[in-house]
Amino acid sequence: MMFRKILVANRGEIAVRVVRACREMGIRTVAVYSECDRRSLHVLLADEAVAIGPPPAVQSYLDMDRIIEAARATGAEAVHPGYGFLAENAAFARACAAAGLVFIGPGADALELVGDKVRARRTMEKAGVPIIPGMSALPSDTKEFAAAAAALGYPVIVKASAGGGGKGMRIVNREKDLVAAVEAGMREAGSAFGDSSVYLEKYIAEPRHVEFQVLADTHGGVVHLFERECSIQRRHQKIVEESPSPALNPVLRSRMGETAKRAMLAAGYTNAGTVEFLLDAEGRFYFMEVNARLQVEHPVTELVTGVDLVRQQVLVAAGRKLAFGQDEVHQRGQAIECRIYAEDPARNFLPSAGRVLFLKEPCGPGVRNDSGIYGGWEVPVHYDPILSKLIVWAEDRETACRRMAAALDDYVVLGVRTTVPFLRDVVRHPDFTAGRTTTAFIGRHFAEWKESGAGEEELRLALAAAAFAETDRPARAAGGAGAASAKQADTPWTTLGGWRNGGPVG
Ligand code: MV4
Repeated sequence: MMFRKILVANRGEIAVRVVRACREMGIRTVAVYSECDRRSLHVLLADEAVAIGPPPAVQSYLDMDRIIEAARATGAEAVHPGYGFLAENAAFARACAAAGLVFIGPGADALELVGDKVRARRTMEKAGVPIIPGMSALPSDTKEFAAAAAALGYPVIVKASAGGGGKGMRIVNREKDLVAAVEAGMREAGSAFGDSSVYLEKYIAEPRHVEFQVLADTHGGVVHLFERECSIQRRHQKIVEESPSPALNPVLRSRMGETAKRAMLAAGYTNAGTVEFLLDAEGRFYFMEVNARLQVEHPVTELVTGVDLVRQQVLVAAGRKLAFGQDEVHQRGQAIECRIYAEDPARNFLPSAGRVLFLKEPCGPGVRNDSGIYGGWEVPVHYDPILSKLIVWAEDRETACRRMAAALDDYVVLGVRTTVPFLRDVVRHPDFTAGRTTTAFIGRHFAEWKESGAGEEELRLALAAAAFAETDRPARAAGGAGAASAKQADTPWTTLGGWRNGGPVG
């Protein structure tokens, strides 16, 4: 059995990534789009596209009924959720199954289990997976927090049970701050997740975030595809990821990889998933959580192992056995990913929406650009502002760092501010090039950031003016065909339409 048609329940670069994998596999694709995404790249590249509502995600990309109806109407047999939106939503996985659709991801029960952090900790503890010292059940009384904290020893950390991503988290250094931190964490968790339960863990100082990619089929087969180092984060948002991690050695790597597989088997997990660990300065590692989705940073694993993770997700969802064992997966060379966001790093990473006036994306040996944008496209304000991911591969880490720096220098986006100039400085920092990457890196070296380089602003203005004249030209050449064509610069995408659907889009 193989699917003939898959609906991609996402937008941006990840929807483009899934469409490309499907095209290679000979599977037709259905894009869904909100009103502001009608001309977005994922829509132009898919074989078919279905409008699912207004720009706010709750009325479109989070509307389960609209998405399932789009799959039914187009005859799609499976749904790929990408990341974010409905990707880790057990109710959506159940609704897909009830509608006769295959959800390309783990089963609803496993999604539910790993989405409950306290339940996941208990499951892991029972399976012999090392967890961070802390509570294994939600307290029934707030008095239990003080007793647990005293037993763990300060500092402790308050975490949301429904959470992830740092929401509801509070570090507590002494007993007198505990009650206020628990209450603040509960309020934040309640408004972020609709569930205010919090629990305590021992606080690990300056850890590294090292995660393992796992693939599990529905026949009991499980392999890990080694680690990703994701410690370079800002406000719990990952910025740069790489594989292998500079912090692991072969023995530690193999112990962590086997532990990751044990964790997934204990959770009854199938399809692609990630086990996150905290690694302390002494080389002790602790289970943190399972990310039940294809992750933003999956390309570094693909470049180092040669495995196409989206293809594997589709094969596993179609019921296939994994075609390779652990002994057949190897790490080769070094891969680094930088996330390109439409944010202004000089203005505290303020989102920067607007039209992409000019775009030159880097390419060359060992350079991969997973992009959801094109010149002339308008960046909407309604979604996560990720534009693209720049990923490089090289035979060793030093070469990979240089290749990334050069590729970032080659990345030109005019019209919206991006994180590119900030990333150029990050990947050249001596602590980065030496592999001294911990979760404290950004706060320590880049808490304040100003654009370096003299005359950058003048150059930018000159290029912007040239680019504006360039993108405006086809619209005028077309005879000033009215407000609509003047507003949206013509590109081959809008004049020729998508690859296979024949006519102009819209
Ligand atoms: C921790 C920790 C230290 N000790 N837990 C941040 C996001 C969430 N997934 C868990 N996080 C942390 N949990 C204990 N017991 C430090 C962090 C943390 C962190 C983790 C990974 C990457 C960046 C981070 C930045 C600050 C804090």
